[in-house]
Amino acid sequence: MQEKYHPQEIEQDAQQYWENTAAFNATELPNKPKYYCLSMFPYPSGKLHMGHVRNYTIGDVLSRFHRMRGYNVLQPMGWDAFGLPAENAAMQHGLPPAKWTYDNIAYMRKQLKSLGFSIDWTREIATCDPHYYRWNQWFFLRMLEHGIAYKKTQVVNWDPIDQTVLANEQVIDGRGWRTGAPIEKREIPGYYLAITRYADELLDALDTLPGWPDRVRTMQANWIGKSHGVDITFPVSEQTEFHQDLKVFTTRADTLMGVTYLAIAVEHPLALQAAKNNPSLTEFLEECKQGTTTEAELATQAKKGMDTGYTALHPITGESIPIWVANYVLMGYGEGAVMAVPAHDERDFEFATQYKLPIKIVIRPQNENELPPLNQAFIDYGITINSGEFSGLKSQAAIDAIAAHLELKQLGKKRTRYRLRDWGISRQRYWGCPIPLIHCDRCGTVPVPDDQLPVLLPENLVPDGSGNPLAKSSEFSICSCPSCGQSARRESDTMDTFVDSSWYFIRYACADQNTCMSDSRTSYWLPVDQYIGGIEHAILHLLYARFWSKVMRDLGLVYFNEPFTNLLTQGMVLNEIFFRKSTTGRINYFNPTEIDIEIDAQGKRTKMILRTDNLPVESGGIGTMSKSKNNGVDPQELVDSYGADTARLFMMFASPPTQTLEWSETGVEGAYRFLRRLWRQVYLHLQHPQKAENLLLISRIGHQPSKRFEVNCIKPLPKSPMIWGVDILSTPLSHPLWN
Ligand code: OVK
Repeated sequence: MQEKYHPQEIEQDAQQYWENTAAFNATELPNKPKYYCLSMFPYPSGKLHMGHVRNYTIGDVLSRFHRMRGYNVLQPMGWDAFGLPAENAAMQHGLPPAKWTYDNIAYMRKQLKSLGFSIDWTREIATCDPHYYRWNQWFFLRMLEHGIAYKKTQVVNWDPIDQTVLANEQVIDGRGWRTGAPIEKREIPGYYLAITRYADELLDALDTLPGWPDRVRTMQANWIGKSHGVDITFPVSEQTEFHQDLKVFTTRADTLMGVTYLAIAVEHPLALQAAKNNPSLTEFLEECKQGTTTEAELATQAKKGMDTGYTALHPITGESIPIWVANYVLMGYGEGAVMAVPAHDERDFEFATQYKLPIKIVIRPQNENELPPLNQAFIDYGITINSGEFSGLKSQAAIDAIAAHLELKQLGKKRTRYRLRDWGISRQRYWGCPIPLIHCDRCGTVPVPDDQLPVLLPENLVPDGSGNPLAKSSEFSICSCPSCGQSARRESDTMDTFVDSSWYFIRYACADQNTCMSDSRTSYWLPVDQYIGGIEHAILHLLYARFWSKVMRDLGLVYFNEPFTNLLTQGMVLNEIFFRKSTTGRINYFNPTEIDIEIDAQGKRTKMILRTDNLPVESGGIGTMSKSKNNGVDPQELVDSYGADTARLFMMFASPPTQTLEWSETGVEGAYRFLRRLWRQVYLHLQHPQKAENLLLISRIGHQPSKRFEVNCIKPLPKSPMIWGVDILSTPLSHPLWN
């Protein structure tokens, strides 16, 4: 053992040794308890971010800890390789996205290896590899056969610049998350997966996941949004030229007697009918098309509406109720119509106040001495008033009574509804998994036969921003119909990349399996014992992965109910933000590494200057490391200057894994000094074993100082080639571990 701590040499040596001895390659060992530790696989975006390093360090610490405790550990890694960023980079550089992706993978793989993670690289997956996406296609066809995948036309968010459909979450303030373009609503055909069929199970099974953060379970439950209510029919008045009754769903049938108008979505057929003879309504509907389809934004955006001139009849009183078009009603949710009760719903209150519509109070607080407020909606349950024969009832009793009354008149029925919608997976993009269908003029839409899978995605196309290059490629598009043999056209839509990430953790168990999607090894490794990743995936990815797993289970391909037994969502990595405002008001951000800070004897900052021009800068406080604020620290520089162990140690010690971690250069230096001292202690010990002292290192994993923590920096000790570290919490060096 050398006397001085030279991390680069040591780490390279250790990493080479691990590679030569296949130290982290996992095999199925039936007599050992298994531990499948998985970190969310990265997008091959170019290079690792500090957030990745944190995520993967946490996973690695848990993997090593369990390995040392005798578990048979699997820690795999792969690449979430399809998606828009590759297409955008391709456009920018005039190169095919495949090249950009494979180059990035090669670079990031090297970076991950240099960080010394105990990964089984033999199971590496890239979702853009036909060996992987072939099984997306195969399973899509199985879902089609079982009616879980189906085609429908729906209003979607259309980004006119990217020429693509966006998920609701990709629409921010009515604009595309990437292009910033105002989003239009469009009707377009696409393929959907019937996740709603699994709504109840996805909701109920959250109770079987005590190893998940409550916050994530709540977010999923809210997303599924199960609610009990009543479907109510409002017969449309006879003089109205719309011959269908209006249906609404409400969880508050107790407020039915307070309805003062009906609000319908901009795309509602009744709105379109009414607009035929009403130019200002036509204009209004056009204007609203620019809007968003996200619920959150609908709730906050300025309310706009217009009277259609049509009316409907109140199902109990028979009174005539005006029908308004309102931009806060979504066509995709419920029936695209709501009964508006301004006195007891905040949005309706705001709308009614704005358009001077009547407000009728029909619920009073339970406590008789309390009065309902007049300047805002009273949204709590209470006692019905001004409600004719239904007055004086508690809300729940009123709901039951009103529902029963409506049911008798065949104008209502109790119903359970979900907020969850089916998952639209079609994307009008090139860099994704082709949907394995063929369109034939004679036979219609025909599935690609299994023995013709995979439908290969050409890797040589260069997108130019004008639509999907697949649709324009005759080599890809033109094919023969598997059914009649005539010339036909391949589907050019590709799958949402969330499809790829919905089952990659299953494929790791049998990554080399080329004859089927999953084999018996999945029964050994799955479910994942510990999943680690960002909170940004709390809803969609985790819900889709749970759904996909359940469909695989129901089709007999896997045997577990839930894919991730324990979930840890790591905190963000933060750093200080420095900037200057120019005279024109433009803000320039500077990287913290370019700033010199002077501190006085009391620890107060006296000066903050940009090193290159010696002029002062301002601090914008602490924020998430991001490109836009230029406050990121490149992990590669850190590894190059201090070694991977310093980076890892700092990451683990600076903050508990689930909380935010504030970057600190002095913290990094402290970690480095610690490792240097540790190295020296071991060196001295080996020189003078009789002076053995216990070395103590207390980890802060999850705030549990009792958990032991390994530092993978020490040269292999004699006779323990697999133990590349010091498990040091009260483990004396005389412990058999060291022999
Ligand atoms: N491939 C998906 C993904 O999130 C995961 C799938 C399972 C859906 C953590 C940054 C960053 C900040 C500014 C600019 C650029 C990057 C994430 C994930 C894991 C993989 C941190 C990543 N900040 N990036 N892929 N990160 N923090 O590559 O939470 O984005 O758990 O790394 O992240 S990913």
